[in-house]
Amino acid sequence: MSLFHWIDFSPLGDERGSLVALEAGSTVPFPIKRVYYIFGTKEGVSRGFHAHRQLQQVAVCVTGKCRMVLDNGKKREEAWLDSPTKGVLIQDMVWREMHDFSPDCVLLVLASEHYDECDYIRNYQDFLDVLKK
Ligand code: T46
Repeated sequence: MSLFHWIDFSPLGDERGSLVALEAGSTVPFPIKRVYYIFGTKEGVSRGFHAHRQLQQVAVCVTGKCRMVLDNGKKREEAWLDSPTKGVLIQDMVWREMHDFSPDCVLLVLASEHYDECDYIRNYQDFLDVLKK
């Protein structure tokens, strides 16, 4: 099974343009406690390089694109986030990296928990060690 669990957001379009609504419990499969977005990423910069112990997130590029790498310790996959109507669900204990941000990229992330630095595993070997336990 792919590490990329895509969620399609149905755009509510009319002659004025498009609108996407994200609702906890339907489009987003968890109660949303936090929203953040990453923008203005400098050319050649990559981000992420960590896993979370207990956090679910849905990430969507609302404009622009970036290449996301997901790794569960057994396999590593990558995909482009390049559509405002397509989000990826990232579960616990998945290593993530984001590369090749376009200059206009705005990566919106909905998270199931408040920010907690203790939830991060920022060293890849530590990540593998926690998976083995
Ligand atoms: C993730 C990927 C997709 C906060 O204070 N509150 C927050 O809610 C967040 C997300 C970050 N921060 C602080 C922590 C750092 O000092 O903002 C700084 C940058 O965070 P970080 O280096 O973790 O950013 P990324 O882009 O590497 O990772 C972020 C999220 O942190 C992470 O959960 O899954 O985006």
